[in-house]
Amino acid sequence: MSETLTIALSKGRIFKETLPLLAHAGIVPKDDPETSRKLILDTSQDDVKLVIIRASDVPTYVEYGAADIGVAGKDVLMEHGGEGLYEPVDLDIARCRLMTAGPVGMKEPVGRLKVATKFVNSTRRYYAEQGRQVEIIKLYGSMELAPLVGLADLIVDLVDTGNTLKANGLEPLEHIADVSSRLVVNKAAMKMKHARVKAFIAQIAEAVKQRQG
Ligand code: PRT
Ligand code: MG
Repeated sequence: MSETLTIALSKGRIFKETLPLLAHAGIVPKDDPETSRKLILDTSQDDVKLVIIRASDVPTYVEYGAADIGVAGKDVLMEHGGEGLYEPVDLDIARCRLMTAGPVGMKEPVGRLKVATKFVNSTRRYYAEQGRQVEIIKLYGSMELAPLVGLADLIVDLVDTGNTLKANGLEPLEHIADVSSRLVVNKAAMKMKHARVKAFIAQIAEAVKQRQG
């Protein structure tokens, strides 16, 4: 009897960068999520399915066992809290940094800082650790706009090249965390499908090592 392995992925950069790692484990999707509307993809292995979901939903699917395994950014895992998940492999893909950023040359405003972000939990934790009082304004995207229109003094966002900040007259300020994507595994699946899941983790870990040279 072969048990199905369900792997949760988001499309875009995570899907693209996970593909070669999956290929190393002999798993090739039969559809391209960028062009197909299918949310469940068959693969070259009959008993391996990919589910294509929003990046921030991956920890939830894996926590509840709707997927056995997933790939999620550390930023997403830090927001989720990581309960009910193992995080066995740093895939070293989709790397970036979680940072504070503000208008170029900005002077610290007097009074309580207003910080706009979609990373509410990570932001709260970061400032609390430093004993700094801030007002956090939850946004769902386009954080760069907030300081330009006076909604907030600063933002907390992911930075890769810094081009997005620069294009909006902002500069990176404080480094909060290095981010890369992680393999996450449902705790029950790790027990119930132990041999299968262990073998998959080992193949992915080997692919990561090879890529790193
Ligand atoms: O887009 P959607 O709302 O569906 O979800 P998402 O934004 O969570 O997904 P996606 O696919 O955009 O990102 C998935 C994961 O990729 C994130 O959770 C991160 O772990 C990782 N990642 C790596 C990034 C970046 N690099 C990145 N640069 N995610 C987003 N960005 C954005 C950033 O938010 C900013 O808008 O790119 C812009 C900055 O890039 P630079 O190069 O201009 O600095
Ligand atoms: Mg995005």
